[in-house]
Amino acid sequence: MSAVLRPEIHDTPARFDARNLGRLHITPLQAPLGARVSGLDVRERPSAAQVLALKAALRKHHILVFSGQTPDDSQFLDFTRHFGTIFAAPRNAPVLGSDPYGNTPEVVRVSNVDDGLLGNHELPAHADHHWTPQPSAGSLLLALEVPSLGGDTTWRNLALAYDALDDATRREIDDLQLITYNPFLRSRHPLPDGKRPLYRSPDIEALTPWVAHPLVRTHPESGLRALYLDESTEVELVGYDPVAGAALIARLREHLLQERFAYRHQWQVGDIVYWDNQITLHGRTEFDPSERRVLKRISLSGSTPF
Ligand SMILES: O=C(O)CCC(=O)C(=O)O
Ligand SMILES: [Fe+2]
Repeated sequence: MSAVLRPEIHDTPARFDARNLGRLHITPLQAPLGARVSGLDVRERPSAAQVLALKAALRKHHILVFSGQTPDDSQFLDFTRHFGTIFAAPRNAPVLGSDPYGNTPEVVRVSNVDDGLLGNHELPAHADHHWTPQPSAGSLLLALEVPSLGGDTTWRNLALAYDALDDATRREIDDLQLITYNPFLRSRHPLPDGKRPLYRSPDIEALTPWVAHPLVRTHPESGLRALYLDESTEVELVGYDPVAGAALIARLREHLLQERFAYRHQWQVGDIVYWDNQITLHGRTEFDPSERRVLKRISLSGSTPF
């Protein structure tokens, strides 16, 4: 039996009801990026209008801050999957939480206790999985236990950082390709002096596998241009003089770390921050190792940067 579509269905395609937002409110932060989301319990299935409002808000504000959330792992995953599939790294590209066979857990425990990952030290600003061929489009962190002081996470707006460059610098960097070497591979292959270079010089053997991405990335949905460079991972500009390249990267890093592009988040238990890795960096301050800090992270898969 064949279904016959009524012509009026073609004439007036159904749309979600934009009024069906429930109690959802999105309020921009007084900051260079970020918005606060209220009136949503991530344990419950969101409406189409709510999902679309969150997607639009993320595009516009780059990070979304939720509070008072209590999902278990499966509820956290269900909520996250409204925004895409869960990130899995290629087996030969280790990332935070990978096992020795290259499997990546869906939910990564970011904690300084009970065999958690990342300890209590400061984390330089980075975009998750930058060194993989298709870096994660976004990540969500849920705070379960937080220290009384420190362990704040700062996000940086890389579109603002790009816009604030002078014209000559923008012209100079617009078509450059940057290799960001995998820091987990550098841990497995330490240099004789144990140092972690900020820029690979010709005397250092390149870590493999590596992949080059545009230094100026175009956001795949908004089209915004962003300076796709982190604070201190070993990098190299393709086909560029090594001395001039190291100097250019150092200058760009100093530029993007300015406070005028940053929002610093002091965590409360129950916070979720959902950020766009394609247009922001994040890093955190250290905290007292005698205090507990436990968060869970889920990352979404991404696409080849262009
Ligand atoms: O501990 C933090 O605040 C951030 C950790 C981090 O970089 C991550 O989970 O991707
Ligand atoms: Fe991260």
